[in-house]
Amino acid sequence: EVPPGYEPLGEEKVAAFLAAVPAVPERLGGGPADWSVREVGDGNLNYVYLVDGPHGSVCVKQALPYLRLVGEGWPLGLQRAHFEQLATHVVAPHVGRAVPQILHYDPTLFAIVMEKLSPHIILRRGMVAGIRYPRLAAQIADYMANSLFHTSDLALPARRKKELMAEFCGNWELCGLTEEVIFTQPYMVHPHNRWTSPQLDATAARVRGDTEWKLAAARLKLKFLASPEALLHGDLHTGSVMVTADDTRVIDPEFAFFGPMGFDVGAMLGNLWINFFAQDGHATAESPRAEYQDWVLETAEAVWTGFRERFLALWRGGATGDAYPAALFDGDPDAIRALEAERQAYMDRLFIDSLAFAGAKITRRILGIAHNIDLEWIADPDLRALCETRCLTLARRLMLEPGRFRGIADVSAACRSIR
Ligand code: ADP
Ligand code: SR1
Ligand code: MG
Ligand code: MG
Ligand code: MG
Repeated sequence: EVPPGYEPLGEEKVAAFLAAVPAVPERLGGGPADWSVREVGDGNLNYVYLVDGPHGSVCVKQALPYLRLVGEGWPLGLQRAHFEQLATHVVAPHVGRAVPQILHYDPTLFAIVMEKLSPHIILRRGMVAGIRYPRLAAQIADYMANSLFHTSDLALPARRKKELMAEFCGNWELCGLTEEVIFTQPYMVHPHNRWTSPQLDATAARVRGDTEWKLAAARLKLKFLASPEALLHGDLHTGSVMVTADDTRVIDPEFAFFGPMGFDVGAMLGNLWINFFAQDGHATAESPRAEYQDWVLETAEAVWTGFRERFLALWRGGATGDAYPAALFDGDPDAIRALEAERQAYMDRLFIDSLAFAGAKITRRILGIAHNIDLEWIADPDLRALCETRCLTLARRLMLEPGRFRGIADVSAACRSIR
């Protein structure tokens, strides 16, 4: 049952819809007849339209009452559009231009009108093509540190944090999707699952019989369910980042909710490591990828080290939240030193969480319902299966023994040795 007044826009109704949206006709220039509309959605959930007029452009994203990837056979609530625009409004003051500007939200059509990012492309596509992004690591680290720190108990008064948590609890349906497709289904026989078959048939069966691996997945699922540390993006993979040579923008926060910070950090790192292993499936004589693989690992290292430094700097400079009350530490040199050690230990724990979540994010992309073009676009199934097997070898280590990695360089070393 869809609410009264709701209808899917389709390319043909987008211009008429935009004609009545405040300020958008002026932004586009001309009139509806002059606006070109193109549906470009390549994600698993929604419909996305890019609209160009004589003066400017906008992007319209609409939720339909089902999962795009499967179709009407998998109904899905429309509220995800509300949570996407709400999350964007909550983090925008802290991350500035890193998120697209929201121009309008229509709560009847569950449609967001936002800035069209151009000439940006999806990071994952750029990385499959072997393109380097020198500013990516610093800009993603900055986005993650600001969005996570400023929505945590380190920065928010307890009352405000609880008000926000109460609102985002409403996003239970998308949380439930993550709980199923990331932490549960890849480890069991389930009709949604797929993998490179027959090459990985035995591997998938081994994972289903691997009690330690399943326990690690369940442990992470509990952490995801029961650790409202900060407002997460909730789907922060390389398909949720749009880039140019020097600009990095984060889109698609419809899975936003209060959860463990390592879930966002691990999503980014895990997807970078998938890309590292996938490069062997894209290398040709004209486009060798060994140096690019070095860049991918260096980028993953810089994402973590940049995130850690930035998060610590925010904490040292402005812990306005109710956790760690300044009154308990100010003016006492011993207490100040102890607090700094506490901050370092906090980041060490977050590093371990991030690695374990990265492992879960890698595993689901190989054995679960939703796959990545990094691996899917490797045409030779034997070569793809080889890359995927290497990904799974890393993923298992990350999930079962994240504490054995003493630092991010250890993960790079593991990637190189697995390959
Ligand atoms: P989904 O929720 O279905 O995954 P996304 O928000 O990821 O949808 O958007 C799908 C695609 O639409 C993106 O991969 C990108 O190509 C395009 N897109 C989304 N938002 C914008 C934007 N603001 N500007 C330009 N293109 C966009
Ligand atoms: C049915 S699973 C769809 C997946 O696509 C989204 O982008 C999320 O990653 C989700 O898990
Ligand atoms: Mg998406
Ligand atoms: Mg999405
Ligand atoms: Mg992922």
